[in-house]
Amino acid sequence: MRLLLQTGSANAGEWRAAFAAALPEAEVTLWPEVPASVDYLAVWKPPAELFARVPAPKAIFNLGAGVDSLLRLPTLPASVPIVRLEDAGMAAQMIDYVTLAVLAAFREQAAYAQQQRAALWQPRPPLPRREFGVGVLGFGVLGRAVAAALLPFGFPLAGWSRTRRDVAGVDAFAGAGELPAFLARSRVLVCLLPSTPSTRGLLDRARLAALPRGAHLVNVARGDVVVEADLLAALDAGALAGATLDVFGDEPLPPAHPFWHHPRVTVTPHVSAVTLVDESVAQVAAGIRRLEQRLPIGGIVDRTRGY
Ligand code: NDP
Ligand code: OXD
Repeated sequence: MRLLLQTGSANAGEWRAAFAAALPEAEVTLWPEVPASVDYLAVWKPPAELFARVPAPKAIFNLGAGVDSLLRLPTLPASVPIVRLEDAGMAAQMIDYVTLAVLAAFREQAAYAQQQRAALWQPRPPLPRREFGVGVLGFGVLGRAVAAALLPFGFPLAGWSRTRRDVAGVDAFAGAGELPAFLARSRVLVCLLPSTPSTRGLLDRARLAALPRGAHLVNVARGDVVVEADLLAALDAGALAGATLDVFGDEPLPPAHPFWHHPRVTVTPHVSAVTLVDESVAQVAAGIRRLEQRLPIGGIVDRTRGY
């Protein structure tokens, strides 16, 4: 069996060694070398040229959770199944990142940092926990893991998804009709939506204005779900207290972008949950073995939905 690997990263050799160890029955080739025939592809943001040279593998494994960049490729073969990573060590990282951001907002860390810079000893009245709603927009593998991890803190939790997802202790909202009510109770809005034709630009001026005054946005999904100019306007007007942003419409975030130096914005370089080699290779190898045995696997992408 032949596996073609394209990672676009400096540690491609590490990936290749991990695949060779996890799938000793496979012949693993590293792009841009292409063997005479390819059974499986494992790729991350591949160049369009790759599919011109490998038109019909049995399946394409995406070395990440989000498939937006893959689905945008005009050369992507139409009928080949696409399999994305599910968790693969990313949920634990998302939990760390989002918990830190939620607690920083709840404990008003930015305001205290500003007071420290001014040598100002000024206790602020604590925010009532029961009024500090946390809404997880995109209640899938990662969104549900984050909500479950936040349960012990006692914030009123809600999740929003396309189809209703019931999780004990979390209020479930679904579909466009329930979005305004979900937003209205989200003092912190955590975005974990995939970037699809239905979600791009979703968080625009009107949706941001539906959040409670003083709300905080945490975007750990994709930059294009948020209309950045509308977010900046809401921050500048004081309608939003802050934003913790790990993802952007344009990455790397250009040096002149106003987010870099905005006093209410925290920027990180798309690191909230990185793809881990061993966990990802183990998941892909298990998937390939199941496909070879004609068994069903998780993580198959629905191209019409875009995730
Ligand atoms: P999932 O596919 O498991 O979850 C997606 C969730 O979004 C589901 O609950 C889905 O609803 C919901 N959803 C999708 N479209 C809509 C819509 N139009 N309206 C309402 N809800 C919608 O994905 P993951 O949890 O694994 O990952 C989420 C995203 O996080 C990825 O697509 C990726 O872009 C991003 N990500 C970012 C990383 C980073 O480092 N910054 C790392 C990993 C992922 P339903 O449940 O009904 O299907
Ligand atoms: C992903 C990512 O989608 O790293 O996995 O952004």
